[in-house]
Amino acid sequence: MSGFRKPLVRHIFTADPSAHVFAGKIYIYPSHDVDLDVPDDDDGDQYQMTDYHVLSMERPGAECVDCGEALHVKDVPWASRQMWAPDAACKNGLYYLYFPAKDKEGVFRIGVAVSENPAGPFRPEPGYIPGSFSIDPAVFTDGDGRSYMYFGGIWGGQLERWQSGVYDPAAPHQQGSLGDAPAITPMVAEMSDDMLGFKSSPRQADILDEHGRPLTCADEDRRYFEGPWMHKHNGKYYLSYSTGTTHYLVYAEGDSPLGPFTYKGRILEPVLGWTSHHSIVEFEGKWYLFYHDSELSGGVSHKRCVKHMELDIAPDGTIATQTP
Ligand code: FUB
Repeated sequence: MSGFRKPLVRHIFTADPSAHVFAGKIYIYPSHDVDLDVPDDDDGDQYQMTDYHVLSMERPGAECVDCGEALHVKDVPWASRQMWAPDAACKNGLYYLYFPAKDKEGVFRIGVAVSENPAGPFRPEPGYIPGSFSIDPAVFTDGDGRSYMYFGGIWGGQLERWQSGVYDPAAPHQQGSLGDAPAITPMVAEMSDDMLGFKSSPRQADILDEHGRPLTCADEDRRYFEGPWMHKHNGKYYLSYSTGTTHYLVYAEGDSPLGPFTYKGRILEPVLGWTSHHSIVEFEGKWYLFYHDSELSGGVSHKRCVKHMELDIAPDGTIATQTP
């Protein structure tokens, strides 16, 4: 038994776990961290991942199996490097792996690859998703069958560079010193029916405070940094994400998958390591948090391990804060 709050696998470094229940089983789509000794920088150049492995478990707490390599950057025609946090979706019997990578010009884009099997291997589309940019795709399918992609990350995720609508390589990192200026938000776009593209241009998913005002740049304990995830509970939509520099996983609630969302609280206190990135999944009526820390490498920020724990979600959607 792997058990809770322990590394799900120990033979490779893994991070950014996107968990889904497909055909009654849990499939986890993580980043595959590279065992490289490189210095950290604020653009995340230490995250030099080249491929993805899919993990699976019969149920929470059970043994976790590495299903092997599902996609390698060398097989993706448009991509050059840095296969960061992925996600997956299932529609009409096909499985879709969504992944960010830098293109040949060093610009983060989001690609999609398809398989008949949730564990892959996945066949990449020849180009990235038109209109996609930045990192950390998370795809949510609503009860009416419509699917949405949430994505974006500031700093190394390059979201600052798209704020004018066109790519600006000189845009500086968003800093708390920008004070009351509205913080950059994640993006959301409805997926096309074939799940290979966007139905319309991505738009901002606004995150508001308790007074209905946008969270500000100075509000680093609550504003968006990276790693969006969407879950639905009793008809409400919950957008959760990482606050990056302050290392929290937090959530906001809304009435529509497109937002706006109102900040509600913290899900997870900081873990060992710099990044925090998660997913939330329901299995047989209980809710689980999949997350990562750097325990397996003794604290090296880019050598992480995925873990899971049960979450305590009240009927009104309130999520109890966990300590790792
Ligand atoms: O794993 C690389 C990047 O680190 C992810 O894309 C971010 O969410 C952060 O976890």
